[in-house]
Amino acid sequence: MLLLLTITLADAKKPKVVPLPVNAWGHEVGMKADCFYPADFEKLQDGDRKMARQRALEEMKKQWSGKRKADEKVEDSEIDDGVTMEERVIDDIETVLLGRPVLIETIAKSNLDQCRAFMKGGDLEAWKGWLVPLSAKLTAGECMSPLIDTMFDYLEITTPWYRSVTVCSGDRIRISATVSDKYRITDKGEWITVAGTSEKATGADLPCNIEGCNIGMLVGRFTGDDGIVTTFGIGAAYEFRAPSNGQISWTINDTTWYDNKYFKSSTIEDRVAITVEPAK
Ligand SMILES: [Ca+2]
Repeated sequence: MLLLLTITLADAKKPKVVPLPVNAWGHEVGMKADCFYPADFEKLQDGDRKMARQRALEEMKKQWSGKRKADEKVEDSEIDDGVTMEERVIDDIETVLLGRPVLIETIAKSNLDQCRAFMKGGDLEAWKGWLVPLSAKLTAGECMSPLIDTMFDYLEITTPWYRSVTVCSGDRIRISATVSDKYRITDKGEWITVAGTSEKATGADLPCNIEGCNIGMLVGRFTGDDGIVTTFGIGAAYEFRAPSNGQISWTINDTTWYDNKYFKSSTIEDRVAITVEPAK
């Protein structure tokens, strides 16, 4: 009988498990004010994910700027939640994150850890110590823009090297182009595709003159942040691994741009579509 009673008491004492807030303000036991709990970004579809990032940034900014009250439910509450960061620091972070919204996901999670620690009695200086050097840390060394999303582009045939797709060291990238769209690179020249003509490119003025690059072909260039530049033929498709952080550009392998024309039937003009995506 006594044993049974003990078990019943123990059960009654067990704290109720309250699920943590998601994409919302809230607090756990022992916290003096609310923190912003970011969304489960990984579980969201693209559009919702972007909105959740935007929201997380807005809410973090609100708290850092000292605009959160200790109890938001009490109207006209004058007591702030004790958080205030330097305006300059907030501006810097915002600039970095707006340019690299993917990072908001990890920053929002780390910020929650900082907030929790503070709301449980920690020192604001510790939180500041994390936030103040953050923008510098995020922009130095680390590569901020890995190729995650698929990018589409229509090939411009009247422009030398263009576009500047940022990729990170080690990213495996696949660039592909439609092969049914035709253009020519001289007046009255033959209609060709991204595979180019059958003529091997040898001239020094050509964007790409290495083995595998033909005249008129769709070609690519990788410019590493270390200054090393490599060119390569793309044609219908090309896959490579970025040797460093850097940018990818493309063009067609030609030296005169003004005389290049897309094929046009009675109504429709051809246009080569390029896809840049993470390689499988
Ligand atoms: Ca030309």
